[in-house]
Amino acid sequence: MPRTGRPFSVRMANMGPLGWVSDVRGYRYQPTHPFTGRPWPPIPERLRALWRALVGSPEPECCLVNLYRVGAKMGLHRDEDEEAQELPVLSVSLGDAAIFRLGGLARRGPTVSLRLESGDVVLLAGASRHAYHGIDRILAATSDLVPGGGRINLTLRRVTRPA
Ligand code: MD6
Ligand code: FE
Repeated sequence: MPRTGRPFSVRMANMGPLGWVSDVRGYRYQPTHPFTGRPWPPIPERLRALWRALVGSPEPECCLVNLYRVGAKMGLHRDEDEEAQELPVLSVSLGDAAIFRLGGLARRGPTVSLRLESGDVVLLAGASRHAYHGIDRILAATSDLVPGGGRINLTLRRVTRPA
């Protein structure tokens, strides 16, 4: 995590030409894995097809892979590290169910809680693209999809503005 350098409770990896990474210096997108220096693997065609169907062009550049073991959570945040902030963000939930909290454009303000099940897709587009959201908790043993238990969230984003 920025400043403290403490680990997130969520474990992260990426696919695609740009990966979202975080360290003491802050958040950024970069083409290679911070430890191995190797490029991220490509975004699988099935995910690209889902993006084409729901968002269209341009293509996604980042698929962030978040692994939540039971007990992991993600604080309320907005997705704002992208240059192409007007394009939607699409996510796919897999494995254990999670309690997703969705608010508005201000950090303090009313929120709603949604239970995301394995296979659910969330599209933050239009005004909701800039809404605060987070994961309050993982509901243990609600799916046996992820080996060892837990939840995987795949988040597809366009990072750069298309030429
Ligand atoms: C999660 N999702 O579901 C966290 N961001 O684990 C996100 O932070 C998110 O689901 C932007 C758009 C959709 C999302
Ligand atoms: Fe997010």
